[in-house]
Formats: sequence, structure tokens, C-alpha cells
Amino acid sequence: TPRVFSGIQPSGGLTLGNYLGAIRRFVDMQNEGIQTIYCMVDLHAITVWQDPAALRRQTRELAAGYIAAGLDPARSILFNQSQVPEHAQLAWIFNCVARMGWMQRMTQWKDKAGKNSQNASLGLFAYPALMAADILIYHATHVPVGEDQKQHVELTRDIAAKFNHDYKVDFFPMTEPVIEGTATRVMSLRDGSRKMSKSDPSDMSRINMTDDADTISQKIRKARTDADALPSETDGLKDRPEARNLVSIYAALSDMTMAEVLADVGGKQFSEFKPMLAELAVAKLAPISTEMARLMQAPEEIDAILGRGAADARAIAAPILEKTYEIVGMVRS
Ligand code: AQP
Repeated sequence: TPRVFSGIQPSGGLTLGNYLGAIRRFVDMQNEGIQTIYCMVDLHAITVWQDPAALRRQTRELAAGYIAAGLDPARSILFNQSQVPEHAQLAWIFNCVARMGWMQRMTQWKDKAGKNSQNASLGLFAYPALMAADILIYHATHVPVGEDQKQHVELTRDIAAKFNHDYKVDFFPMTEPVIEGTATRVMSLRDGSRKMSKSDPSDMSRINMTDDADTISQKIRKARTDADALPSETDGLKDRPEARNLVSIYAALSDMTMAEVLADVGGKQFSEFKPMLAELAVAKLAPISTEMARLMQAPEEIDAILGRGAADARAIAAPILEKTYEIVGMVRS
């Protein structure tokens, strides 16, 4: 039976990239009636320094974002990772299964550690092993993610396969990434070669789910573009990453294909298209940010939802961890 797991780091506010690349798929899968488990991965967030008060607020805000975007705590299990200790426990075993060379090849590690990798945390290096544990502690079969996380889901399969091989079992499943939609890789508004990211130092590079209408409009107006008019077919977006990005955001928000959007707006200048995009973005995002703000008024209710979610998650995770320990040869008494 299919079981879906995914998570987002509470390492900042939610961006339009997280929404279009991940959360919208989370909601679709919940609404298809599949068992869905969605996490705020706070243990992952601290692989780079987080101010404790900010981490708490961002975790609750991420939960509010999930719910405001359509996740229903009665139908999806919602919780923060650190309340289910089985994630970290399985991650240790996977640290002993995964190889240093596998981790060194990860593009996220290379991007985030940068040139000064001797100064990066050990946790940042081991990030993908914890992610594999997040997924496999539920025997999840499908993981909805943005394009940037594809490599980590493939590594999860490598870890599962090596574990199964080393212990001569058929225990962990080969999880499939689910990368769907027209905006699986939303790019920075300031640089069409970088993905939109919640930790980008420039706030103008991203649209936050909590931005007000004026801020959204201003960011889109100032978004970097080339000087040409929009093409009328998708072929014309080749070598125009900024134009492609804005068209794909428009397509995703309006539930159209890029070709359909270009059939409508081909020939227009950005001075005309940007206000259309701003209006659409405000119309789609304002109800979510309003609901997020309302939910944030009652943080104790959010915490109660996460507590119940964690209990439900542990009910699935604990027996899988016990079985794993037994396979590995740990004495239980
Ligand atoms: N720009 C993006 N376009 C499409 N999908 C995206 N995702 C992130 N950015 C984009 C997807 O959102 C989910 C959660 O990501 P994450 O927070 O766990 O880690 P991340 O990919 O590192 O996201 P950020 O926003 O860039 O956070 P920081 O800056 O803290 O690293 C994933 O499914 C991801 O694919």
C-alpha cells in the first residue's frame, strides 16, 4: 500500500518555491486519500545555526503554512521531527551504512558547505542519511519533493539497497520521488541560475508566503528579466531563464501549462506581464497568508496538533525501528 512522507526545514519562512515545488503536491496526495505523513524537519534545520527562539517560531509558522495551504490534521499526520526520536535513532544506523564518498557527491553538500567545508557541521554532511531515515522509518513508498531534492531521494534508495544487501533482508522499500507540476524548480527573482531559497540573504530574491500584497507586487516588478518581449511558444524561452521562471510561476499559479500561458501573453513586454503575474500571485497567496496569521494567534493549538501527530507517527515508526535493531543484532531486553 502506498504511503507518502515528506518534510520541510523550519530554517526560515516558507517561500513560493516550497509552496509550488512541495506543499501543493502534499495537499494533492492527501486529497487522493493516500496515507500522508508530513514533517517539519527541525533536526535538519540545525545543521546550520538557528537562533532557538526563531526556530520555535519558524516551526509553528511552517505548521500554520501546511494547514493554511490545505493539509488537514485529521487526514494527514503533521508533526515536528524532533518529537519522534526514531528518526534520529534510525539515522545513526544509516550513518553506518552510507559511505563518505556518497555524501561528498551530494550537490546540496557542495553548495552549502562551499569552499570552507572544514568548518561545516558534521550534521550538514550527514544530512542525507537523516533524510533517508525520515523516509524509511515509515517505509514510505513515495516522497513529493522539488527537483533539488531528487538526488537525496536517490541516495535514500542506495542506503535502503545497501542495508537490505548487507543484512540479507528485503526490509526497506525502494522509495520513489514524486516531482510533478510546472514549477518543480522555482528560481531566484534576482538570478535565474539559482533556486529560490528561504536562506538566500536577499529577501528580494524570493516571495515569502507571509509577504503582503504590496511586497509581492514590488518584488515581481523588480524581478530581473531580459529586455525582450515574451515569446509565443515555449521554444522561445530557451536561454531565457528569468523569463522562463516568471512564466512557469504564472502557469503553476493559474493551473495552466506554459504553452497555454504563452499563447495568451506571447508578444507582451514584461512591463505588461509583471503586473498580471503580481495580481495572480496576490490573489492565490493572500488567503493562505491570512489563514497562517490567524493560526499563529493560537500557537498552543498548533503545538497540540504537532503533539498528536507525533504520537501517531511514533505508532508507525517504533515497530519499524525495533525490527531494524533486531536485524542489525542489537540485544533487546
Ligand atoms: N526553489 C524551489 N523550487 C521548487 N521546490 C523547492 N523546494 C525548495 N526550494 C524550491 C522544495 O521544498 C521542499 C522543502 O525544502 P527544504 O526546506 O527542506 O530544503 P531546501 O530545498 O534547502 O529549501 P530552501 O528553501 O532552499 O531552504 P534552505 O535555504 O534552508 O536550504 C523540498 O521538497 C524542496 O525540493
